Amino acid sequence: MGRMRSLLIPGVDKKLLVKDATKALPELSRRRFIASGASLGALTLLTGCNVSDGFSAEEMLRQISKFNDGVQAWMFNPDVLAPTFPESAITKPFPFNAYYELDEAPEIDGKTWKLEVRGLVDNKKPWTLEQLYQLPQVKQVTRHICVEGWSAIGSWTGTPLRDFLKLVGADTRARYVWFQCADKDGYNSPLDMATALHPQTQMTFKFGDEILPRAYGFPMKIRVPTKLGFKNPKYVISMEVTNDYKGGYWEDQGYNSFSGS
Ligand SMILES: Nc1nc2c(c(=O)[nH]1)N[C@H]1C(S)=C(S)[C@@H](COP(=O)(O)O)O[C@H]1N2
Ligand SMILES: [Mo]
Repeated sequence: MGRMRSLLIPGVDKKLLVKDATKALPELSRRRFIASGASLGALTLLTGCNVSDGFSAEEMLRQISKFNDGVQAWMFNPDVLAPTFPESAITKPFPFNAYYELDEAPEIDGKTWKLEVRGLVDNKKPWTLEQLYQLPQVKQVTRHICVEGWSAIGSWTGTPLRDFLKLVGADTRARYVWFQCADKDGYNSPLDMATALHPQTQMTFKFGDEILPRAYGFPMKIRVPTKLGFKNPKYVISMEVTNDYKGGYWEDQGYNSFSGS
């Protein structure tokens, strides 16, 4: 997000669009949408309008006016699933994004890397990649939405985070799981416990059918299809179960920490 692509839709003011869309939402959804931080990302996922390839603001508003509270409740409800797609819908090539260029992305040695587990957990033993690869994995094809104004469908395979939290004896009454990454200037992000326990929130080891490439976060990223892209940390080196709000790279710069997509 460092290289701000400022205009999402040529000639359209993002704030005004979100405002118009908010007005068009039915009552219950409107309240939830505002409470969640009223993001364009949420509207993008809701309408299926892909902000990266020429959609019109009118089209987005037209889609919203067709909604009722029932069909969109999933967006704000931690029990409801984000939409999944067929493999044929996968965006190729899938975009790389970080606050730096790809050649500056962390280069992690999978043989020496260990995932540190900290905080309110029974078992704080670090995990090697080999050990993590032994855990049961599932594949899901979902849409990733970046607040910078693009979205893309990708295929991610890994272990549901909730299964891992159970395995290490995490106190799931705690408020957050906080992730730290290997980026040279640091990157971190807190995830609320309800989202950490969401069935689609995943410790991801593969993109498509390949070992997660460096661009997308080798050796492990946290894939959260119900949140915006910046709440999907790549190059993860530690997770901490905590009641303290420790902030995050983009959260500290004013992005809403809830940031539902
Ligand atoms: N460690 C780390 N994780 C990160 C970022 C980053 O700069 N560093 N950028 C975030 C943002 S803003 C986006 S949109 C996605 C991009 O993921 P991708 O490169 O797989 O498309 O990663 C997120 N996770
Ligand atoms: Mo992003």
